[in-house]
Amino acid sequence: MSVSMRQEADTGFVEIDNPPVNAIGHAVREGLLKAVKWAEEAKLARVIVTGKGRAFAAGADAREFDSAPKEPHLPDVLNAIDESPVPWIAAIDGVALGGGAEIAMACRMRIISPKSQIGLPEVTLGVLPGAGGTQRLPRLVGLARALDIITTGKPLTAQKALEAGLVHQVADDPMQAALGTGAEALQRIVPTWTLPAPDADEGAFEAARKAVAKKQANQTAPLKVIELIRDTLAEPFHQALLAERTAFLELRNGAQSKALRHMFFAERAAKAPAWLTAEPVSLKHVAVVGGGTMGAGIAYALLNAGLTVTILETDAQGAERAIANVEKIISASLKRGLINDARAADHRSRFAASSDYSTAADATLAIEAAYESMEVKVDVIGKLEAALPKDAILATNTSYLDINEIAAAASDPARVVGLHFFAPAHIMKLLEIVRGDHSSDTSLATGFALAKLLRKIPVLAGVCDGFIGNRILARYREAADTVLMDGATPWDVDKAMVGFGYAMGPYEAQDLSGLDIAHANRRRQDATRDANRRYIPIADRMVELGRLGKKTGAGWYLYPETGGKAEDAAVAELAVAAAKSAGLTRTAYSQQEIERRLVLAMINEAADILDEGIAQSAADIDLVTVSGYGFPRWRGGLMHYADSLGAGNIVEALEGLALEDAVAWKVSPLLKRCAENGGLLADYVPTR
Ligand code: T1G
Repeated sequence: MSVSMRQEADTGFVEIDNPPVNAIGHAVREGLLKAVKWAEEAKLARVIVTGKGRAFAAGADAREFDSAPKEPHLPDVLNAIDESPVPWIAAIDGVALGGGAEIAMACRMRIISPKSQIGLPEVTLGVLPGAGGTQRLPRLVGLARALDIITTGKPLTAQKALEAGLVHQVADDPMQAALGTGAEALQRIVPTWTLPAPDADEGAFEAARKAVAKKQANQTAPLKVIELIRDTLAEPFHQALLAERTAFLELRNGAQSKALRHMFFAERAAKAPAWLTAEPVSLKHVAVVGGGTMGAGIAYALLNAGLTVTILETDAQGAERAIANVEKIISASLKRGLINDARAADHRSRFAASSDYSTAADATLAIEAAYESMEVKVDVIGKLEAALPKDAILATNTSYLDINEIAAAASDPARVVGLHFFAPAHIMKLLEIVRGDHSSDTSLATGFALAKLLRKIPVLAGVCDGFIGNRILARYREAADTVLMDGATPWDVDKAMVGFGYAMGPYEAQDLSGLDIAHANRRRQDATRDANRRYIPIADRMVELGRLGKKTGAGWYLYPETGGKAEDAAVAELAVAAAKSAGLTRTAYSQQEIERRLVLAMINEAADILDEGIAQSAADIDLVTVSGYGFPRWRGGLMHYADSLGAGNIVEALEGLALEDAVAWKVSPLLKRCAENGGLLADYVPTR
């Protein structure tokens, strides 16, 4: 079934039925076109169109974007609705997105339920509304608002849609409200396509361009939207539709849309692997050890998911600090309107903090987010094991420490698993589920069940130094420090990576997280570091000088009291002095060369991570790099981007760099195999 039709007296009822979210695939387009003809032949007075289930329609079926478009094309179907002598009413009770919103705009009238949302998120898939949205929306809501809605892709709430003039009515029961709308009232509303287009307004176009440049730099679709609307505003409707179609198809076939669609589907495929059939433990009461920034963030994420949470601390003061930290997040969420007072009260009613572990005696999961020291974590595991039920899962949020060593502190290491959250834990979507040598399937299944409950993106990771994300980050930073030593400045590097698409470069990012964290990790690795591997001491020197980043007012940049950040010649001098004492001759690096080296370093490290089975798939690495480390989403993640470069080209470039440093640039065997057999990283399934 895709579209059903039935008639009662002079009213036709058309229902889109394509679970789970009524994506508008070929069958739905055919069904809608058939319904238009049916209603006209039956000389109906009106048609009420609805979506079955939780959506009105979620938009065109993005899975069809990789194949040749099949008639009837959605713009033609919607023109048939818009131009039909039988007026249609869209009764929206759920989401009406993309093509779903375009169906609604082609209807004579739109009635929406209070909780529904309506919008044109096409740019999030790297395309633009391709079924009349760029022409009908400006006619309904005006130019400036239409530009904002389409370029941002953000859906409108029912109330906002009413205020904008996108819908005619908000009703608890849109169907009843539609039935109450007589034919004569409908006839008074003119077909959308006949509405006059708004006047051109250069100010609106300029404002839209500025907003896109600020928030969506490097992305082609939003700019194309502005250009298309500007170029077609004065054109006759149907002629403008032709230009819209051309622009849509051009974007749909482009690299950015392919990358964004890859991310969209990869996020939805991030679930427990098929072999993991074990049942998770029931999740009601969760203990969080440590009420610092991470612990409080994790606790809030758990509260937000409706769980009962006890933060366990070392003493009463710690417990009070934990409460204050969680309260800070609750107030921030209240201030931002993310929760209301009732919700905040409900969160508080399910939250406690204590230094007495027996207060979590019925917790089925504990997540330790204690100080990043093996001694502390081993002690915590012991206390948890003593206090919680025997089958409670004991999870560690450690970023770098060896999960197996932590698990060894438990009498039953099968209960121990890594749940690596990313700060701020109640906002960042990524959750690395780290599988220790003894982690039971139940503990892994519990990790995936928790991710689903918290609406996070779970990625299974094997045990190695830094798991997936931090291991790639460490290599990224090493490559950055190397070009810093050999001739660049931190700001050269940061500019290069912002140009590549990161929101900020590696040095500014370090200033935010603090240079002491990576410093502690380097010291931890001193004993096992490869003596033949080049070591860059500049970051150590920074820490010795107390330049720990923003928190100390100075790191790679200066952070004046007045705010902002400033380049600091003293830091550039440090790099020059370090090179001099190492007897190196520094060279100048172009932005392009800096970007090339840093991205190749990450690709090479990630290929080894995949080859070693630390990651289960290239798509998982894409999810980690985009959702946890700021890799530009519109490039599809690190591995998708690598495949777009081609393994052969990557191997050739790495071999060139290996002539400079055979250790740091040792070419990943997986990349070599892909280069030899023409395979894609995306298709590689680890054998380990
Ligand atoms: N195409 C294909 N599959 C889709 C889909 C779509 N547009 N939207 C969702 N799905 C699948 C999804 O992959 C998942 O599959 C299942 O539905 C549930 O989705 C012509 C060209 C609607 C807010 O960008 O934002 O219209 O994993 O897990 O959290 O101008 O899905 O079960 O196999 O996300 O409740 C524009 C995309 C398309 C909206 C529901 N539309 N979808 O969220 O469920 S382009 C969009 C969403 C377009 C026109 C243009 C969300 C949702 P599986 P889910 P959810």
